Amino acid sequence: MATFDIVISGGTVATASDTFVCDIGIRDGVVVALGLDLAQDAKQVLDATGKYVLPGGIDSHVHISQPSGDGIVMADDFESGTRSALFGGNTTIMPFCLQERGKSIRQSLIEYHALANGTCYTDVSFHLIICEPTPEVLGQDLPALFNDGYTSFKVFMTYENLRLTDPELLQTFDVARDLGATVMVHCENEDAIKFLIGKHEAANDLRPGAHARTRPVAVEREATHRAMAFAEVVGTPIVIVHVSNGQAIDEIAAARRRGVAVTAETCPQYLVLTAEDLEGMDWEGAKFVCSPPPRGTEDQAACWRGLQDGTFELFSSDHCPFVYDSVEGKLNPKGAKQFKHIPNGIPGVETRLPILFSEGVMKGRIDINRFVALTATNHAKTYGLYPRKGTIAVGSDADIVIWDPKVTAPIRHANLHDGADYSPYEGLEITGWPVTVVLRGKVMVQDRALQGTKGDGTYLGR
Ligand code: DUC
Ligand code: ZN
Ligand code: ZN
Repeated sequence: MATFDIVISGGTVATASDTFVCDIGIRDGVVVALGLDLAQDAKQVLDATGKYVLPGGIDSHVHISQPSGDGIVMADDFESGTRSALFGGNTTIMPFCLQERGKSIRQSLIEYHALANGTCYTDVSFHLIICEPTPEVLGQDLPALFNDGYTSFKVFMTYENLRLTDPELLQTFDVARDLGATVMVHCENEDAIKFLIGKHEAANDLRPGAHARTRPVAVEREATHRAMAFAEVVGTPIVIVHVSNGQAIDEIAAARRRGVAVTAETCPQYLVLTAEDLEGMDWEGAKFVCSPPPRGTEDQAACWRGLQDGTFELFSSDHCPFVYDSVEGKLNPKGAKQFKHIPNGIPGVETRLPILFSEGVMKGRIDINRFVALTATNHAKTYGLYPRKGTIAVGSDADIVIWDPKVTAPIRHANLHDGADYSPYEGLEITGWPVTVVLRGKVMVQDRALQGTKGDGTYLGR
């Protein structure tokens, strides 16, 4: 009888700390051996000679099937979102269950689980979004939910229907500290944005490009500073998500020097898109509307430095897809006339890893170990999935991706698997694509062809 269900042989294995050539023996969905010449003892051999063998990507910032209001519908459900994630080299994604007004978070969770159940191609684990931190939510719901494994939640300082006031932020941070929960903070100053939107409306500047001009760097820098000051006052660690620019990075570095426990995240849109992209002809700029908006080339460079010097531990997609040419998407009746009604968010769960691999590893900006840390290991550590997820080690889930660093092909939405009708990265030349993806010992994608079935992904309690 064979010792291993699968052996991945001859590849260059990289973790967040080491790079080595070896075989990986997998049994019952788990890595059981790292060694040499294991292949003769396997039921199935995946030859990875000349290729990288990496832990499956973990995208800890993904919006899927999130209620968006006003007739707007997200382009991805769990089936299309996780299929797209899988083809992009991910084996776990972490979407958000939104607290809906007038509904208990428990009820929202039951409904969100029902959407995910039996439809996923990757493993999933949910964060919560808290937008109404009432005494009951803070005193009873969050502690009970924490005990049930919902240990992280996102709060917003912008969006009229989501934002928390300063007292609410402080109270929510306080509860997170007592529980040991992880709070992710979206940092933009809503009042300043509203003020600038009013100015642009008065000047009849309503095109998509105005989205970036009404959310300038100062708006994000101030909110980043304030969130970290509150974390310092309360004495709780926080995660600053989707950091877009050098001034916010400087704030994070200064807070760290004061001893504030801050984890920081950036995303592909801040490396390869700019505010110029929002100025496209015929309302095409709507395809790039997300918050914070992409900035300029100097801020791109600052984000690269942050990835290199350790300011950023997390590189996520903030995948938040809407169909462009749809009344339920970017070109909804109001959004087609005025930037402030264009739904915020862009697709990117499938292109996150290829962009960082190609622009980062292949262009010599970061090494392969940093790539693994930024895209898998640090996500597992930050959100309580490590060492089951996020590394290749004996005893860890066999979530493994084989990368071919020799394949060069541009991003074409026609070749992606999400539910949107475009990619903001269309035409970007990529060297290095994931070719084979193994989820808990099951070959889900082999040589870029789907082998797995929906429902192979499972929910991960934490
Ligand atoms: N901004 C968010 O805060 N979330 C989803 C997408 C976006 O653009
Ligand atoms: Zn956000
Ligand atoms: Zn987000």
